[in-house]
Amino acid sequence: MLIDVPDTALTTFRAMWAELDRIGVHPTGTRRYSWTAEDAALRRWFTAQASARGMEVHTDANGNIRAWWGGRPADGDAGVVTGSHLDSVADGGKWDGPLGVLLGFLAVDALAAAEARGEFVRARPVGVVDYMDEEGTRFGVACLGSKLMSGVLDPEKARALTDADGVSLTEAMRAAGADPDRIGRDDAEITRSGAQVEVHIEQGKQLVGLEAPVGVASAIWPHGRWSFTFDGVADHAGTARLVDRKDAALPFASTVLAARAVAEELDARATFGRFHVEPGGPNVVPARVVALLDARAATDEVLVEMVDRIASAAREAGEGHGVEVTVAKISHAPVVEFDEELRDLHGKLAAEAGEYLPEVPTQAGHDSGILAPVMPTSMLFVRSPHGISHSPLEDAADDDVIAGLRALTRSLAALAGDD
Ligand code: HGY
Ligand code: MN
Ligand code: MN
Repeated sequence: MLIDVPDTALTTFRAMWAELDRIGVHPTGTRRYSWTAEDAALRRWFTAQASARGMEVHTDANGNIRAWWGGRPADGDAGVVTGSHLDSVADGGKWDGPLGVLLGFLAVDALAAAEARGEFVRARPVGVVDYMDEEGTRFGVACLGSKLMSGVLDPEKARALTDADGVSLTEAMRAAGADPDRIGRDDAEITRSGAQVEVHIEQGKQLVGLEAPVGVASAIWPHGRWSFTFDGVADHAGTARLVDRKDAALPFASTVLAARAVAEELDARATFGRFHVEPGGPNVVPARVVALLDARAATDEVLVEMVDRIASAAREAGEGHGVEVTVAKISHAPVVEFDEELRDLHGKLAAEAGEYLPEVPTQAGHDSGILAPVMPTSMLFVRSPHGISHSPLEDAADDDVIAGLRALTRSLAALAGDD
């Protein structure tokens, strides 16, 4: 039987949204970073939502927080998980992450209502998850919680990561009352999660073009972050002759343009979205530029070629200006193909409901992509009318949100139900 969502879903969604809006929302965008006061407020909000539904809350060793409907599975048992993340990029939108968490709770409401009507029998617990630091805004590495949980990030390296103020992950976790010594691969939590269906706002306009309110993710492009450091010499902005300068900003500027040209040629993506100049005086020739490259491509081969070419361009420009260039990999996520059985399930259930549910790839990274090698995961995308993301302009229409909730609810019913 097809389980529909309660008529009150949109009202509940708006009420939950209004509460979330009180946390970390500024006139210039949303600022929710890991292990901060906002993060603690988000965890309290999450816990209150879970308690209102009689769900058991548990925070794992890596700071990922889950609310279990039907009780947290015992060690060795498996449930089904949905959810996403509540952190944001710097001055981001409100939808990237929170949509998946909210719809997770609303899907539990729909399943509980169906259970009360005798239309659904739960065979295993359903977990709603909020992953720790998906965006990597504070410590530079995206998907920190899922990378630690799946073992692709070395705990020692993670503990040593620092934010812009020099605060390490270790210090930040301790200050928030968490224990950094326990972070790392968590096989018990992987088993307990069972399988994961994450709903996310689409970050692009594929679904607009396809005239579909909801889509299924097929694959994620390989992507990663690299640091580029340009070391020159500080000097007087007035008295130093141009010919004598070792200005670190000059090869950096050339590298930004080179990255754009190479990305265009390879039909890939390259972005220097964060950089700083030292010492940063308006009348001082830049001594150092530290910049982060976010690079993404359809295949790993193209990604490697692109980063190599950008690094070569940086070194060549550095030589031309007497500036030393150092390039280091910060993180890398290989190509992800989401679980075929889950994708087929979403397609079958949509066909039964008479709905169009196209499959689309994405260039955006997600915790579900990081976890795909260690457990079955899939993603449902909700149409984004302008396609803009990582910006306060992120948006979704009410009808599309409800269509996403319907697709999630029927998938969870199939995965957690007694059939
Ligand atoms: O950066 C990303 O791709 C994602 O939105 N975290
Ligand atoms: Mn994002
Ligand atoms: Mn996201």
